[in-house]
Amino acid sequence: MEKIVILTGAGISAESGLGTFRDSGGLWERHRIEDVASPQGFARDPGLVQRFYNARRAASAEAVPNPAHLALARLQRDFPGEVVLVTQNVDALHEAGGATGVLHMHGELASALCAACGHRWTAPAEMRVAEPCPACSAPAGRPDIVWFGEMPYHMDEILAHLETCTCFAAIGTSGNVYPAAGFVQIADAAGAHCVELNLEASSVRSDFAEAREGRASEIVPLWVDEMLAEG
Ligand code: BV8
Repeated sequence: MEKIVILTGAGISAESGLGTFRDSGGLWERHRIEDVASPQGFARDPGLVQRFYNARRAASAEAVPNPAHLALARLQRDFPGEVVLVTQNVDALHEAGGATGVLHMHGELASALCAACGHRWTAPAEMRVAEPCPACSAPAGRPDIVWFGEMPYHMDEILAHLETCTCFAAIGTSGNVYPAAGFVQIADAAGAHCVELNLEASSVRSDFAEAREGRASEIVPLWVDEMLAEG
């Protein structure tokens, strides 16, 4: 049974108007990484961090899926084998495009987490400093986002898929952040065919057997057509 594991990054949402992290004018350039995407940054300036994620939550709510998101949902629907979608993205564009069972390894903007009791709830459009938890009432609500130094979500499940997949595709990711950037090595060691689809070579391009360069909205639908033709 064929199994395709797909890892997506900010590049797949770029053409939906959501900023990427490392392209010029990326999100990080306006904020130092450690100031907004780390527990230390949140402790130091929770208002800045809540504002950063409120802005991204608002932008994400306005964005619409592009042909790359739609093509991956079509692959999931029509491919005779299993298609597992893992994303580093915290937007909901894969789901909006029709994908199911998406594994958000870096969390989701639409979710809020209580740092005191671990309760999760649907995030309000704007989260405040000391956002009260609806379950335990502690003023400990935070974005349900995996920050630097925190363990990504669903790792056991993701690793099990990587070790049993026949094809691994990385789409729209620069390969700078671990453990995601190391997934290709696990899939390759398991004998999977590894392909990178990206605007330019990622930092881990040499780990891939195949690479396709271009904008995701153009090259992903073509790749999906080929995968479905192979069947
Ligand atoms: C952990 C939060 C351990 C959500 C994010 C040294 C070596 C190895 C590792 C480390 C190290 N030092 C520190 C580490 C660990 C660290 C890390 O990797 N640091 C890096 C900077 C070196 N990793 C961690 O801390 C991780 N946790 O290791 O925990 C642990 C162990 C036990 C117990 C506890 C803990 C946690 C990592 C998660 C951090 N959170 N984001 C948010 O705010 O969104 S990471 C952040 O970067 C985003 O999630 C994003 O997804 C991710 C990666 O970025 P990309 O998605 O790749 O986006 P980027 O802009 O970089 O690239 C876009 C690409 O698309 C480009 O290549 C571009 O060319 C392309 N593109 C653009 N337009 C298009 C396009 N492609 C196609 N079409 C287009 N139109």
